[in-house]
Amino acid sequence: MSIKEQLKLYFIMGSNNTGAVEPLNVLEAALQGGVTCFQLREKGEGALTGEAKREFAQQCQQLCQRYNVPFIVNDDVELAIAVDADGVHVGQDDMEAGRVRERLGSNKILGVSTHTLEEVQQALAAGADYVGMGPVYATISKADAKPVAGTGLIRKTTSLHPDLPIVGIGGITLDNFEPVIQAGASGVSLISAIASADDPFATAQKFAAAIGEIVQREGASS
Ligand code: TZP
Ligand code: MG
Repeated sequence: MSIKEQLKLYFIMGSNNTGAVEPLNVLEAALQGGVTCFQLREKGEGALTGEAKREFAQQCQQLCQRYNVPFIVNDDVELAIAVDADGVHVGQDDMEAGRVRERLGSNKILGVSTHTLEEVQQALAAGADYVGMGPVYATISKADAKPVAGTGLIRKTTSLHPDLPIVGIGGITLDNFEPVIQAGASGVSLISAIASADDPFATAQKFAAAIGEIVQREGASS
């Protein structure tokens, strides 16, 4: 599967994103529903650290492997290397992307959060496989999120770098994801829409089906 295909429905979760529900059950339901990529993002209040984080990471990784879905670690290169994750995602305030690429080698997936064309250029130069862009909409899942960005940068970047895989992030739901794909993103990444859903399996399934339809439609018209 190409990176663009893997980004279609990119689920992000930490152990503290699922309320009273067991996070591994949510992850498995999401994988069964058709999630195409998973990122462990262990941040904020109650986030696991040290050995507990590593154990949780390995449990998530095993599930991802069972469903043949890439397992990406957010902002923790050493953990990613220790568990042999499929890749790392970093933001602009994390380890510099070029250094991450050096640490990971060329065979792992590197994703970088970007908010300007300049950051996109830098990510490309550093060897990023894909860029994340957002927050497209208002989000409750990231305390230090930047101002809402809409889909403008996704559209601009797509026209300048048509082959660069882009994933939109921030406040994305079943009701508002279409413009993200229409702007040129290969897929959507989301936390709460699935992690807080009453039925994560059904929600992931609906996303997968709806995104598949649009990608096909957009692809046919471009
Ligand atoms: N980066 C920008 S917005 C965001 C991150 C990690 C949070 C996305 O979570 P949600 O619940 O899908 O808005
Ligand atoms: Mg970060």
